[in-house]
Amino acid sequence: MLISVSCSGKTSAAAESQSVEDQFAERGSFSADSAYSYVKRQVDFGPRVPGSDAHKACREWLVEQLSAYADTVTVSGTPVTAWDGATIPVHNIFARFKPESQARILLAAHYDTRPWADHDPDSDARLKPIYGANDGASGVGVLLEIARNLAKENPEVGVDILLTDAEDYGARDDSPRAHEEDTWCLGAQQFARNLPYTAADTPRYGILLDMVGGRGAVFHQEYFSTRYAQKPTAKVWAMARKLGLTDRFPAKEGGAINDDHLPLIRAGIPTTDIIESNNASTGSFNPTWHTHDDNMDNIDPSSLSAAGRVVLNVIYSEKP
Ligand code: AHN
Ligand code: ZN
Repeated sequence: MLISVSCSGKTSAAAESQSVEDQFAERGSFSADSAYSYVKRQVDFGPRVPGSDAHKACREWLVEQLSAYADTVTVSGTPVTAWDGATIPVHNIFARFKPESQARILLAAHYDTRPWADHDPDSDARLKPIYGANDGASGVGVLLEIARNLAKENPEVGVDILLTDAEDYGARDDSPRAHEEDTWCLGAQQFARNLPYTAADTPRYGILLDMVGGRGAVFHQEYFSTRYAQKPTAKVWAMARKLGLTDRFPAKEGGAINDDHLPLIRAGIPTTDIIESNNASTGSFNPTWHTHDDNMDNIDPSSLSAAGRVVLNVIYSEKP
């Protein structure tokens, strides 16, 4: 008996069932180059530390970009006292697609950058602000490219994009308050205390993107996401599998990260964090994390595109 073997080495029956699986029709046209240019444009403003001129200029540019794509864009927040006693302004940016829809999804990323490079090998440079190409601009760049797609091809559900402020103002490593969790994610905490939703239109779930642009980034399942945001975590990693991106999204547990998803989870929006937390050389974040090497040299368009295609297709697969 002749068993036909396809070039993949599978029998025809196996090849057929494989091809059925391969028939998933990807939607949208997420451009890696466009996402990369959105990242670079933010970095070109300089470090985006809350209260700085560069932060303000970048914020105005982000509002302008989102206004071209979304139905509504608002900026909100009130000043907070940070861990070091500084009063810092908070400006969360909130863009909405189909604001009338009750079935909604929330996407988030932080756009501020860390005022210090407390992980830099050069101790003399640790008090200078970082460029935050990966830590800040990467997630926002992916969300802008998603916004551009959503304007062209509307999703069936409503989508809100939250660009959080003051995520990265957390207590410095050399301070007595290092490891105090609530010194981080100040903008997300404020958003979570003042949710702009009713019981009827609260997002079903959220997806946070943080540090999605590192070279060869791999996204393990962040610990709190697997515990408290099972639905979006399952959806994201299943979509990655459908898109043939299991190398980028292994179904393996990653680090437990204090990030903007935690205030959202506590406020009732189960939010998964797509973040590089198991880098092959550090075992945790990307080697450039909180150093002056977090610049465009480390930004990998294929990492941006892996994260962006997955999130965009999760959105398009969501039914009202
Ligand atoms: C930890 O330091 C474990 N989390 C801080 C979250 C963060 C900082 N994300 C980006 N920068
Ligand atoms: Zn950071």
